[in-house]
Parts: sequence; C-alpha cells; structure tokens
Amino acid sequence: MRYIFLLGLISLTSFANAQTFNENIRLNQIGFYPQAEKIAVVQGSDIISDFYVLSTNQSDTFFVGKLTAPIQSLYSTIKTSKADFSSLTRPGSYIISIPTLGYSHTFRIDKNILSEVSKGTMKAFYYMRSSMSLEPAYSGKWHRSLGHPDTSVLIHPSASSSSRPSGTILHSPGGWYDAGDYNKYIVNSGITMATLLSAYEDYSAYFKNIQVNIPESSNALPDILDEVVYNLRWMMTMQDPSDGGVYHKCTNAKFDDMVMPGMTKEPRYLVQKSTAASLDFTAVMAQAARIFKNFNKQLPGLSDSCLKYAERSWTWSLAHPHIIYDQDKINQTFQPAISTGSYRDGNTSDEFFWASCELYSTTKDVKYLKQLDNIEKVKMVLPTWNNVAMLGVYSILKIKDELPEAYSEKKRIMKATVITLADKYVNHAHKSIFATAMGSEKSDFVWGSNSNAANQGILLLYAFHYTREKKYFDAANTNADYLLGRNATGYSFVTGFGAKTPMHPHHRPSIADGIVEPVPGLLVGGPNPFMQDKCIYKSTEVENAYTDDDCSYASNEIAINWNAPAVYLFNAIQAFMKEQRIDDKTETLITTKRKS
Ligand code: 9MR
Ligand code: 9MR
Repeated sequence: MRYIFLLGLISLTSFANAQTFNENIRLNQIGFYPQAEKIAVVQGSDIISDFYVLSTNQSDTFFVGKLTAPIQSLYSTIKTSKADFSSLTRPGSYIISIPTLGYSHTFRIDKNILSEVSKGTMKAFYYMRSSMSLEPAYSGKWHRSLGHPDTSVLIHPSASSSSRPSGTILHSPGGWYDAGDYNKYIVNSGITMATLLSAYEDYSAYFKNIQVNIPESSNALPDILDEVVYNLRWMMTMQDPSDGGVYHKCTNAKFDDMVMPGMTKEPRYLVQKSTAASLDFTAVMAQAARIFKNFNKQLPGLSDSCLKYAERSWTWSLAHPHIIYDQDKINQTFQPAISTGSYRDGNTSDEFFWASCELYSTTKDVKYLKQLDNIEKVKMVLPTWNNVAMLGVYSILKIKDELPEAYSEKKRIMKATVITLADKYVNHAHKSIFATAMGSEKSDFVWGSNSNAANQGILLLYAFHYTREKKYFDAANTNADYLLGRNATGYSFVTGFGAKTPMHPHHRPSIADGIVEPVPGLLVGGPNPFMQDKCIYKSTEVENAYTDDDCSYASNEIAINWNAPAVYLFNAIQAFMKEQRIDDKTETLITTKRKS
C-alpha cells in the first residue's frame, strides 16, 4: 500500500530531492495547532504553482495546494503569494516544497505547539532580574552574578525633598532590568506588570499549572505571580512614604558599557517624581491588590499594602497632575546630568484614566469613576508605555457586576472601541501580504514594533472574549505567526525559539557573557524604518527594516514591555487550544472549525 503511494509520487519526490532550502518561504517556524489556520507566504516570487506539504525526509506528501496570485504591500515593494494548508490537521513534522523554488524550514503540527515558547518568554523575566545571582540550576549556561544590588542608591538633586535631601542613601533592590540596559524605570514597569497581571487574571486556571523552573517554583504561588512579585517589591521601594509620590526611575547617570551587570560600580540614583510614574504605579498596585487578595495565606498582608500604596500615589497624583519627567530640562539645573532612557510622557490623561479604572475595579468605590465622565476625550488606542488608557478599558470590561446605571453607556463605548479596532485588524489580516493583523497602519512599524503585533493579538483575544466570534481568535493567531517567522525579515523574533532567530540582540548580558547563544525567550524590537541607531540595515523598507546586529537598539534591543505581551499572547493561545476552555460558545468555536 505504502509502496503504491510512493510510486504515485515518484516524479514529485525526485525533483523534491534536488531542491534546496529557500528562505523566502516564510512561516511560523515553530508550527501550528491542528485546528488552527495554517498559512505560509512566499516572498518575492511571481511564480504561481502548486505547493506541497511533505514529510521532512520528502518521501510522503500530505497536502497539495495552489499558491495564490502575488499581491504587493501597501507600504513597500514587497510581494508575496500565500500557501494555505489549514485543512491539514495531522500532527507531525513537515516542510513546504515548491517546484522550481525549494523548500521551507521544518515546522510541526502539534496540539501543544506554543507550549515551549509560551514558557520561554515567561522565563525570560527571570533572566532580567537585577539584584540576585542567577544559579545554574535555573539558568543553565546563562548563570551569572547578582548584577546591581541597589541596596545603596542616592537621591538625585532633581528628587531632593525636605525629608529626603539630595544624597540621601536608600534601598531600591530587586526588579527587572528594563531592556538591553541596566536601569529600572517605573513607567515601563507599569504596562509590563499590567500585562502580566492581566495574563494571570484572564487565564488563572491555566497559569496555576505553568512552571518555568525559577527558584520559587516549588512554592504555592503560580510562577507568573512569583515573577511579578519580584518586580512589585522593587516598585514599592520607589514610593516616597512621606508624600506618596513615585520616583520616575532608578538609574545610572549614563548607560553602562557593554559589560555584564554589576561590573561597573557607578552610583545609582532615584530621580524626580513624576505624575506618569505615580499613576502607572497606582494602577499596578491597585490591580495587584485585587489579585493578591486571593493569596493572603501565601503572602500575608501584601494585598492590603498594595492598596495603601495605590491610594497614596493616587492622592499625590491628584495634587500634582502635571509633573512631567523632562530630562533635558532637569539636566540644565541638576548634576550629574542623566542620559539614560527618559520615558517622557507629556500627556497624563490616559494614566489618570487607567489608574482610576484599576482603583474602581478593585475597590468598587464610585468616586474613582469620575474619570470616566469625559471618556469621549480619552484616546483609547492600542496600549504602549505612553498610552495606557486601553489597559483601563480591559479592566473595566472584566468586571462581572454592572457599573452604576449612569456608566453603562460608557461601558458600551469602551466595548465598541475594542471591537472597532479588532475589526480593523481582522480586515487587514485578510489582505495583508503576510496574512497578519500586524501592519494595518504603517505606523505599526516603529521602535518596538513587535510589541504592537503582540498587543494587537491581546486586543483581538479580548474581542473574542466579548463576542465569541472566531474571526478574532484567528486574527490573534496570525500575529503569533507573524512574530514567529511569517514576516518580511524571515526571523522568528524570540531568541532561541525557531529555526532562524536573533543571535545578536542589543542586550548587555547576551553581548558580554561570551556564550554564543543569546539569553533565550527574549522578543526583539523588530522592524523600525526610522533606524535611530544608524546601524547598517540590509533593507530599509517599512516591514523589513530590521538588523540582527547588537549595535541596533532601534530594531534589535529587547525590553520587558515587549516580552510581556508576547507572554500574554502565546500563553493565552496555548490556554485556549490546549484546554479549549470549554463553555457553550467555545464548543461552537471548535465544531465550526471541524466542519470547515
Ligand atoms: O544601550 C542603550 C539602549 O538601552 C537604549 O535603548 C538606547 C537609546 O537610548 O541607547 C543605548 O545606549 C547607547 C547610547 O544611547 C549611545 N552610546 C552607545 C550606547 C550603546 O549602544
Ligand atoms: O521603547 C522606547 C521607545 O518607544 C522610544 O521611542 C525609545 C526612545 O525614547 O525608547 C525606548 O525605550 C528604551 C528606554 O528608553 C531605555 N531602555 C531601553 C528601552 C527600549 O529600547
């Protein structure tokens, strides 16, 4: 029987054997869930032919289809055609083969396909910890010493107050390094923590069973919360207990050289308090208070403390609504000048909105709903570190009880805003050259563009939650495919996960540790046609302006606020696909799939 099967394919097999690998066949290099859409794209070819999905030894054919006619990008000269093999559901390892062109990376179809990358992106936060040594038992060959202890940091003159004059020595240990650099910034911790806390809040049953081999894995808390607590405790040190205001960052004056963490012993400073930092802090503490309430046995008092911290920074923010961290201005007055990342945010209306949503959600005190009165003026756009209103929207829409009558219309507006954006992404995924929701606007491609792809995926998953319409789930999945290889660069953007992954991220430990492979599980920034780093890029086209060079902080740095949405997106997809979160409507999702 098998012999006849092979005989029938003999001509195909012989030309396939003569083929070579062709990296223009782009696909999710890890692979696909059996019940998911499965699409590869061929970049830069006008060939319209059949394509074949073969076993990796090229001896068996499992699917034959036709490439679609090439289409061109809205933003560049890039053309692609699509190979859709969604109806192939059999678990296994495969390649795609196209006569005259060649074959693709190997990929798998598996019911747990994103399991490892989901855990990998989560584990990456452990590698970012700032004030503890990474032991070989948890970090393998990437073990290292403790980095910056931050047990003795100085109040910078910009932050001087009567109770804490300039030069006061304080403790601010713990927390994650922000990115490729070794500083710790409250604003960026804000969105990062919110995204991880929400991942847990939205998929708590799933996360209870997810362990990533960190020192706390054996305790009674889910690992994702252990990781969050590591940064939460650092954040708490950033509040001035005398007035509730929150310092903008804990930082060196200048970026450290490209050395292992803690090699330099430059002084570290707490700089000026800011409204944005205080409100981001408020939102995180309020959300943490809500979540850790269920863990009073494991973490006695933590939830209550978080709420107190949140209320104090909220009060400070109301009294200081416009204090912007303006580094250039600060440097005109105070020494030493600070030249590390500024996370300057000139508009704090979205931070006020977000913080009040979290405080309301946690306390149900209607005084916090006042910020919703002018909802028409709030810019509810895809979340970024400087635009956080949508994080508040997500939290309000999670509340099971009704809001007070006067606010039900506001809630309707919020949901409609999410759905409108989600529809835009779904529509784009249908016509996009990489069959992805990513890139519905040219401006998706900026510094940290990959976090936009991941955050769009999260927004689509919320839309799926609200409506149970499968198109939103599928579109979220297309952005996972994008991040893992179906994109113009041909990279799977997560270090260590995929056939072709970044080897030279702008990440000081990965550069300085003498180990060939970078620290794993890190999502790089991704295509950014503005190329602010002035490094050499092979392509400068919008979707392809990326270079795997450690010089490139504008396209190849890593950062906690980019990794967190990747953690959410991959784990949420895995949670849905694995546990299938069966309720009446999810059942429909799966049966619809089977019929089509
Ligand atoms: O390493 C720094 C990175 O984390 C920042 O994102 C980037 C932009 O602020 O700056 C990097 O540091 C560079 C500095 O700005 C200029 N001198 C070279 C530094 C290392 O590339
Ligand atoms: O992610 C930030 C990006 O949106 C900004 O355009 C850029 C320049 O201000 O800074 C990025 O944040 C960097 C921060 O300032 C310092 N640590 C590294 C961050 C990622 O590159």
